Amino acid sequence: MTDFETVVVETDVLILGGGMAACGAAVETAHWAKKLGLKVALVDKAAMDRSGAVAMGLSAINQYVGLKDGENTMEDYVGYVRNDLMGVTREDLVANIARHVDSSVHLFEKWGLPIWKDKDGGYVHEGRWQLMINGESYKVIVAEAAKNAMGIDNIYERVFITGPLMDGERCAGAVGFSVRENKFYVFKAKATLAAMGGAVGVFKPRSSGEGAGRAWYPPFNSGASAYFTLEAGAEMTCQEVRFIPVRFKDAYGPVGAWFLLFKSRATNALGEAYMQTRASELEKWLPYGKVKPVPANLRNWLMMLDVMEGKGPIYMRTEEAIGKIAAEFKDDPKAFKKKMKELENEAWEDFLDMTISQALLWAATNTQPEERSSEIAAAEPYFIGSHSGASGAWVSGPKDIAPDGYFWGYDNMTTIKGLFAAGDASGASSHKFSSGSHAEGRIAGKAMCKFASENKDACNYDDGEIAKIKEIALRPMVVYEENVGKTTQADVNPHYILPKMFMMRLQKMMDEYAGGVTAQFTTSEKNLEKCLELLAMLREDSEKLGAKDLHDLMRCWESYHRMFQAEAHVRTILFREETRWPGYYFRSDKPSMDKDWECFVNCTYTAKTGEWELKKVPIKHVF
Ligand code: SFD
Ligand code: AMP
Repeated sequence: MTDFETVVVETDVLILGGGMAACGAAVETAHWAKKLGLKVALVDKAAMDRSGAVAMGLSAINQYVGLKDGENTMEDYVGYVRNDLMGVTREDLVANIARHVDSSVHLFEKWGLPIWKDKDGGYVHEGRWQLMINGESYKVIVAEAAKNAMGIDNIYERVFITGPLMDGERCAGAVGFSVRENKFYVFKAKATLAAMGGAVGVFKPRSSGEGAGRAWYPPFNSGASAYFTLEAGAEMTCQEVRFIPVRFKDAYGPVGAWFLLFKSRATNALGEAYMQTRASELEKWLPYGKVKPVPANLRNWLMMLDVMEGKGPIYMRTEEAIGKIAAEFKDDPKAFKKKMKELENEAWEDFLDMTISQALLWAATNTQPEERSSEIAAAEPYFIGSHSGASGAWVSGPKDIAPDGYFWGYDNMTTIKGLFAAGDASGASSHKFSSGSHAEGRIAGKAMCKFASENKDACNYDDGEIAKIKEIALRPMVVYEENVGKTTQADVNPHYILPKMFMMRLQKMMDEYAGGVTAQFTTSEKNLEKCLELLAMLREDSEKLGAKDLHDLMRCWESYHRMFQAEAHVRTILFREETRWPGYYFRSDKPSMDKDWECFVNCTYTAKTGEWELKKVPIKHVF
């Protein structure tokens, strides 16, 4: 590809991604880099103002601890996360984020994010840990602060990162290409942060036809963090912990405000509330079946049992919840009318702030939430370590809290020297959400500056190796160009596979064998082994991916990344011989929880040999 210019960028600290964690890293790094005389660069495949999971905005900040006001303690938060993940969590990482998250929230407010206030000027809580916001412009506000701190010349937007640049066992930067012009980028750095979000599109979505791009998780995040850290040789954790959000059906509107703020019930089509009628099922999953709140996967599971018994569809009883709140004002017609209007506004804003398509679906189906219930359903699986999932890289904890063996020099550094991870990219520290991801980015940013200033020795770069990497990165364009004339129809060609076809093939095998929607989130050893066999063939065919333009080239790499997330997931579910998170996935051949498996499962991939290594890692408690 002689017409692709190679652009080399030399920096000390490199931030990959432009989402919540990357924006947090940007503000913190800019501060320390100035003091230490370091250069910083940030790379986002999209435009930071509207990139990542917060692109559309959000209606709540889901992690606020209220430490200073004495509302909660760090330990309270760790307990909440540990219970929600059925015991499997890195308490040191969760605590580290919990003690820094409030200051990220205060910064957001200072930068202009409207947080709801009560009559005494306090924050309006959605639930114990969640704050209500007018968040349509949340990402724009957070990105503006990051851009101002970094300086626009140090930001590379619309550059897609394909993979790491290594100096032996050390991460020495990253490579990628512009999605707008024929440029191949080589970023050379001492410290690199993987903050490119989680993964969507690994499993077949419920949506089909023209709606196929619609999913809960943003279509822009396609497993780049997982691939990057795996390919670099970093130890990964919790790769089996996918997230299945229950959402308003078909447009994936959020349920948090309904359950927590409006105190709504969800019932089956017969009007039975599965959280009550199925309560005895929780006894099978002790001790976590009895904690409050009931873990997210178990809430899902009780609902799924109703669906499997043919008691669906499942409904969010919006009209009942609104009616109950307004009933307090029933003796004063004017106040009642005002309250109803207020609740109606809040219901619509919840969707308009973060999932506009759900508001459109309500409008299109003549749904008025104060009059009629809406259907909810379990979505297809996603990989999002920052929400109620946990998959990501195994990173160093903070020196002052981390138990023996959980700290190796720099906060949030992976097991690979010079490679850091935060947000969806770091594992076993669930429930950090937007605010905690920002805080974790700040923690990582500070540690990267420390690393870069203490490891000044130059990395070695082999130009021949870089030329080879460039050739591989751009190969799909060559494959397409050389073969497109061999058939009359460009999308069917024996010499190449288009990225969309490749993605659908991946999604189908994951859906059917690894416990997607079609398989009712159920899988087993034999199904997983079959899936691995098919994944190996898909991997062989990935050399034949074809791209007609830069956009397609990005699509090729997105699905190549997804394929690695898929394999890490399948191998880890297979290794863990139990069902720990029913409602996320169910192993029909190992249908119960086993105390011997109350541990992490970590995996490592060796790029040179293509080998995977899996192991049990004990959970060490801090509290
Ligand atoms: O309630 C490359 N989340 C919510 N958090 C909240 O605090 N409140 C809510 O209301 C939330 N809701 C919610 C949430 C997520 C989603 C998907 C929905 C609704 C629909 C969670 C947060 O959004 C999430 O925790 C954080 O955003 C995680 O931060 P981070 O930085 O790990 O990921 P990101 O923000 O998505 O950013 C990823 C960036 O990477 C870029 N990128 N760049 C270069 N090369 C590549 N190859 C790249 N691949 C990706 C992206 O462009 C982006 O900049 S609620 O409904 O659950
Ligand atoms: P969601 O919209 O489902 O992402 O939820 C937003 C926040 O509310 C997250 O912190 C969830 O864990 C929490 N949440 C949602 N539903 C419930 C529920 N029924 N009980 C307790 N917490 C919930």
